[in-house]
Amino acid sequence: MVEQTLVLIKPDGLSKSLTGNVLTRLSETKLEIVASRIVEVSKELAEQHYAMLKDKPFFPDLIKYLMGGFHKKKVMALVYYGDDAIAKIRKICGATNPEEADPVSIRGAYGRITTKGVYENVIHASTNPEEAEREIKLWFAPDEIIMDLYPVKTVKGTFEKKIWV
Ligand code: DAT
Ligand code: MG
Repeated sequence: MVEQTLVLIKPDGLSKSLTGNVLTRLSETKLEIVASRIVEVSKELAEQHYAMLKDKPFFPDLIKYLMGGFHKKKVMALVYYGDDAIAKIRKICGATNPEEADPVSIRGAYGRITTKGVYENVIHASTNPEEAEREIKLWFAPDEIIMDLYPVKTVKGTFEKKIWV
């Protein structure tokens, strides 16, 4: 089945200069990248992204981690598209706990658990089509993706935005 999935290279991945390594590993899937951006993650965005984990004891540190509180304040967000995109990407990412992850997976090779107990696992990938839709819509506007992955509508109005001077 043709699917799309959200990938985040988390702040530890960017700070450790692993971006190229991670993208190279993901290219083994032969999937297509249809969107990418570097994001300075706000508290709102981080909390919305991990909304289903809000009652977990590790939630505050997880939000701090995604916002770059332990590293640099940036995340690389991408959308991958193609046959079985969700499962293919999840397999290369490896298990959530980097110490249990297959050592040749991205998380197994590059992740760690800090002495404070934070899972610095380098990468996020959506787990199912419903999550992928929710997450892609959270991180990207329709114009930032090279195809209309979901229904869109055009709205008219006066919007404030920055332009080059
Ligand atoms: P995944 O990222 O594999 O989809 P998840 O959605 O269950 O896993 O959790 C989201 C993130 O939360 C995960 O990447 C790292 C963190 N996390 C999960 N379980 C944890 C735990 N027991 N202790 C610390 N961090 C945890
Ligand atoms: Mg998850």
